[in-house]
Amino acid sequence: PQGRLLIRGGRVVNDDFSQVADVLVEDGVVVAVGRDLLPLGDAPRGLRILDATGKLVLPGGIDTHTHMQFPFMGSQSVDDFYQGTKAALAGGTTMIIDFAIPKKGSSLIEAFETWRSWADPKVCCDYSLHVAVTWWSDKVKEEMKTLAQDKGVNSFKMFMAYKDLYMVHDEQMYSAFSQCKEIGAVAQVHAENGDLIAEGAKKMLALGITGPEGHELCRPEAVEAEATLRAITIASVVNCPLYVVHVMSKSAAKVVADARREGKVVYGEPIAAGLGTDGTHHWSKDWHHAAHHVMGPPLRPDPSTPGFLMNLLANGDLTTTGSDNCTFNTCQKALGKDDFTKIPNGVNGVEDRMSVIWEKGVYSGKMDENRFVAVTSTNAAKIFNLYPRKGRIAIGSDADIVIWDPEATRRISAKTHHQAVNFNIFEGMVCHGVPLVTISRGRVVYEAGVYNVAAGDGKFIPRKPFAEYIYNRIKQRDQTCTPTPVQRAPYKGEVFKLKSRET
Ligand code: DUC
Ligand code: ZN
Ligand code: ZN
Ligand code: ZN
Repeated sequence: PQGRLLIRGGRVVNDDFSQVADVLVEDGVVVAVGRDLLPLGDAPRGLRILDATGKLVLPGGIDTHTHMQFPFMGSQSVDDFYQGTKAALAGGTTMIIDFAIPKKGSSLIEAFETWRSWADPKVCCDYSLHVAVTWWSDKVKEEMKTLAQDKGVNSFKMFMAYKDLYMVHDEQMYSAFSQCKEIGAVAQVHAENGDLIAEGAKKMLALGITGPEGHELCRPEAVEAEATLRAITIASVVNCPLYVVHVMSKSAAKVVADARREGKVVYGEPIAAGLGTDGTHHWSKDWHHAAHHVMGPPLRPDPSTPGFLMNLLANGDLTTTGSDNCTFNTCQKALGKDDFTKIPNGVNGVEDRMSVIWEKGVYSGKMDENRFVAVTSTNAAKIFNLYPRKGRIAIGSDADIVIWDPEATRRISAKTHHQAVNFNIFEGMVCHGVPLVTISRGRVVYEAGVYNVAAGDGKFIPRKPFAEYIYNRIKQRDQTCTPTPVQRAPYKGEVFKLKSRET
């Protein structure tokens, strides 16, 4: 038994409304939300009381996109499932969704089990896994079904970039999206045109551009926008919902927004890096500083990008937020000292995402506290079928809760962050919005800078396919969209006989 916890007097914020209320937690679950749940006075034995007067009580953040200890580009990201999830808790995030990524030709299920064997003994917060589809065969198709039905995976990511390593082509996306629809899973894409990137990179190197700026110069925004539209087109032909991970540019965000206006079921996920900083850093005279900002798709050099992405996140055009946390130390980034194509791609964000969004979104006046909860937690829980177990403070929900001080500030720095990586892309940024206490399934795991959590305290959270929810609607749409075969009138002089068709 994990004991009882009473969070008293705070403003409980869900995505749809806020109320001043107490929250009573028992055995890891919320059992009551209401005014004056217990009379003031001595706490009954075994009940811990946290005073949240004047503070916000939020559903813990869900980071939809991380790569902990990811073996990638000749390195392995330094924030592993222990340090990465610990840092998440310090930032008010109580769940991450990471990616199991098989090599081309290898088993999806084996990749999934490998990632679980890395994560299970180390995680400090709850987690789930998306699985990548990096190649196509009957076996892949079958494994997707098994993962959805037996392993708790309801989202599959296709890379349209990283040629030779992970990239899939349109016909493979068509097949994978079709299977997603069949098994009730969400299709996700890393949307960048991998062929254009490869050609662009060759061109830059031939011109003698070998520094981090080359990374961005060979991938103009159109490379992301084209792939985004292509993925949306394929998904709409298949009639399958689509989730675009790390929307990094204004052009790609507009493509997503336009598609939504046309009624397509597509979700866009900006990430903390793209909302909090930009690609002007690629031009820093300090090579390491520049290289630490290299990720794929790149941070954009247009400095109006973060504000634009935040506007769309606030108004509903973009839906969720992740971090794409995939951190490499300076010595690892240095692998690309003479050739930007060898700089391991990835930035931090798992710890700072919540504060960066509070500062740039809420404190700046673009969104309210309810929208903040929607984009940092609830929408992710809904899309990935974790709701209302996660993403809400209500009776029966997991007690993943953050006591949040909206007015306090903190200064982000690699010197004080809890991540393993030795650099922080938000260095020096002052954010309003500070997590004071983080509660994971009813346990106070982080409070006033002090941890009370151990490796393995987090749990794998399986996610069911979307049998009833959105998919019935989609199947209905299929029926109304599929054309009934019509026999056209024969051309004049046509010699062969058309087979008559029954209707
Ligand atoms: N982009 C990154 O920056 N890192 C990991 C994988 C990716 O797509
Ligand atoms: Zn990606
Ligand atoms: Zn800089
Ligand atoms: Zn990623």
